[in-house]
Amino acid sequence: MVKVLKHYINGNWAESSDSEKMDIINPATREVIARAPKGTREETEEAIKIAKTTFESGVWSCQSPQERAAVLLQIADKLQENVDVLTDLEVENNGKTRREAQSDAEEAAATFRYYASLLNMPKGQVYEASDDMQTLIVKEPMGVAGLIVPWNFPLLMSVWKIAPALAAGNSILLKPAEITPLTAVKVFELMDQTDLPKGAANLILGTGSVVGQTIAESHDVDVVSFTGSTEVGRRIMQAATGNLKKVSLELGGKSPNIIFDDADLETAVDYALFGIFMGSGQVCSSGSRVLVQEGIYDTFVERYVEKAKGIRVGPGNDEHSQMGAIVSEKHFESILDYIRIGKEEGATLALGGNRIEKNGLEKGFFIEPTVFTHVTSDMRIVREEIFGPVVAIQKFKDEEEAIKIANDTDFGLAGAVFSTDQNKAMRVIKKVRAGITWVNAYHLTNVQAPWGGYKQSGIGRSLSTYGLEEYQETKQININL
Ligand code: TAP
Repeated sequence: MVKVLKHYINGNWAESSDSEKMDIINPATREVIARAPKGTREETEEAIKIAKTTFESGVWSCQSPQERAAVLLQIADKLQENVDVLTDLEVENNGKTRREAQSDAEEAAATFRYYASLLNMPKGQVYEASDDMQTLIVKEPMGVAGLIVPWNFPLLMSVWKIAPALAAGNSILLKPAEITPLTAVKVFELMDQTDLPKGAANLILGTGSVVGQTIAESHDVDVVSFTGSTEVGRRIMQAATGNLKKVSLELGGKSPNIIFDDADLETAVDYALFGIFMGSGQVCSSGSRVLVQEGIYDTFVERYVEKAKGIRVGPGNDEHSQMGAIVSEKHFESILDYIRIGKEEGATLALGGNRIEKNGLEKGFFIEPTVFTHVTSDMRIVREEIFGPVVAIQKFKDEEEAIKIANDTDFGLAGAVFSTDQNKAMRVIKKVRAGITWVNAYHLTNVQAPWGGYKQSGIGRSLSTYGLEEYQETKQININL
């Protein structure tokens, strides 16, 4: 029996007034695993109204930080107890491997714990303006937070927004990606079992063009936090001008991974593989451009291709799979299109390039790990975000050229440098115009560090104390003693 999903408004599970339902698909098998409502503009406005009334009532916004922290810890415990359930749902709906999904589920619980811990820390500032005047600088919740998330990390992206937005005392309305709602629904089922007041957290399922757009346009939403494509981010910024709501955007990337001649070859190869093939390349921070110094270019490519050939692609629920499915047929076709474009542009296809049509994988959306070499900066496969298991390996001469190529992009999300010369590595990484960077590593990060991009990769930061501030107002209180 296929589960029929519902909205969650004011503490109740609600049917949609629109009878049209959307099939939710397992991308590894194309089986229908659930049916989801397509939320209407009216339902979204109703959920925003509930969130606003709840905020103004103070049942959540005026609770003490310790009380809010206690509820966040209850949610963390519920997530932790349900790591296996959340892992299964994410594998089934998104197509990622169990190992990846489990790590997301554990990080989700850790994110709630982290924001609970911040609430128990002293905060604010005092400025002694004069002998008889003191200025207090305090943080306050903003009001209603509209949270719009993509399909590549359906659970984690939801939690990266829900946890700090609630910690700050806001009421929230979450819109998951229309094709991957299952783990978001589960998170709301679990929050429903805690002491979170009714109406503080609301969920509307449906499309970006209706539900997302309504959130972005609403004059009753005070902050919109969006993760997704740069194109939609731009649209959200425009829609947000109506009431000049605060906008926080986590967008796309085309991140450079710079490998110098003096790098430890095996470390660089392993991280460069992990950098692009984790999550089948459907990761905003993927190292999709690998820049290799000319002295080791051929050796690096040979070793990289040899190891990439060994990556086992398969359904996420098979413990031997190292790379899972592509999330949807539409996205699968878009990646195959880019592979065709790369060949037409004259890049050398050193590995892969095809959909996988054997061992039962033909039922789902699976693409071979794909490696293009001898690419140039003007090619579309080098400039545009493919968001799939496709890497472009480019050659550079020296430090200066590496930095120039690395920064020759509209994006600025992530980047890495591999070298055994620590001075050079630090010199170069500081010149990479990106918000998330590594030296001799890739993709490793933690909830305490701010996450976000330069240039067209976004505005604002998730996680860390900076992530909390995205959902806070700052007030000065001047006291005449
Ligand atoms: P988008 O198409 O941008 O969708 C993201 C979310 O926005 C979805 O929930 C989508 O709804 C919604 N949306 C679509 N049109 C909207 C509109 N007019 N107004 C408001 N919301 C709207 O991205 P995607 O395909 O889901 O995800 C892939 C992209 O996200 C990539 O470019 C990737 O780099 C980026 N991404 C970035 C990060 C960070 S941290 N920078 C993290 C993950 C992903 P529907 O589901 O109905 O389309």
